[in-house]
Order: sequence, then structure tokens, then C-alpha cells
Amino acid sequence: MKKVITYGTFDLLHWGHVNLLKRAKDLGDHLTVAISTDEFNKIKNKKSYHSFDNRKMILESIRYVDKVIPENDWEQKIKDVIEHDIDIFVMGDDWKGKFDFLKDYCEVIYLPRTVGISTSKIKTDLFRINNG
Ligand code: C2G
Repeated sequence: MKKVITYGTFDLLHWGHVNLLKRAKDLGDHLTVAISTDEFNKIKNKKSYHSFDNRKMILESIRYVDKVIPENDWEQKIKDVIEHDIDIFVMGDDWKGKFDFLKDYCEVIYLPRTVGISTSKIKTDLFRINNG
């Protein structure tokens, strides 16, 4: 069984996220998503609208997602790949090159980001709509 893993905040889940999750799942048979905790989001300087529990619950409802684990820090990826017997690590290509150290442990694939959508775009657009 070919196991895939990916990491992210996945706040205000949108079609760009789903597109990533679908392509990641299509690379193997099982997809694990490590979702950033609220504490780790602080380290990433990201404030998510939905709490960790709610972002996790939403991700678990996605047909492409088989397992959701917490992402607590930047250091856990090698341990995760080993412990979860991962074959392929996948991220959007805004991270291209940043996780190449994982190539000693698994395949590393950066997929093209979906153009035209992002959580910050949603927030900005909503602000504009509600403020004339
Ligand atoms: N993504 C995408 N297309 C978009 C928006 C996001 O392909 N239009 C991808 C990102 O490249 C990432 C994933 O969706 O692979 C999740 O995006 P975020 O929730 O923004 O994740 P990020 O904050 O980049 O966290 O350790 C890695 C970090 O946790 C990544």
C-alpha cells in the first residue's frame, strides 16, 4: 500500500485545498494529513478562523483523506514519515525545495498550487464585500 502525507493549516477549506488533497491521494492508496494545531499556527504567524478540532473534523469528512494527525512543530516530519511508513511527501509548490531533506526518507513531490483561490483571498474579498 503506497502511503502519502501532506501538511497544512487547511483553514476555510476551499477548492484549492481539495484540489491538492485529491492529487495527493491520486499518487498512492492512503493519504495522511498533518493539520497545524492552533499553537503551531501561532509559530507560523497564521491565525485560523476555525479551531484545530473543527478544521480536523472538516478534513476527516473529505473523501480523499484517510487519516488526520496534528502538526505541532517544524521538526516532526522525519519522525512522521518513519512512524507512519510514508512513501510520498506532497506539498504545494509554494514550498518547493523547502522539504528536500525528506528525500532521504521518502519521495518528495511539490504540486502546482491552484491559482485564483487562497484563505487570505477569501478573507480580503469578504472584508471588501462587507465594507462597501
Ligand atoms: N494550496 C494549493 N493551492 C492553493 C492554496 C493552498 O495547492 N490555492 C496548498 C498549499 O500549497 C499547501 C496546502 O494547500 O500544500 C495547505 O495550504 P495551507 O493550509 O496554506 O498550508 P500552509 O500554511 O502552507 O502550511 O509544514 C507545512 C505547513 O504546515 C504548510
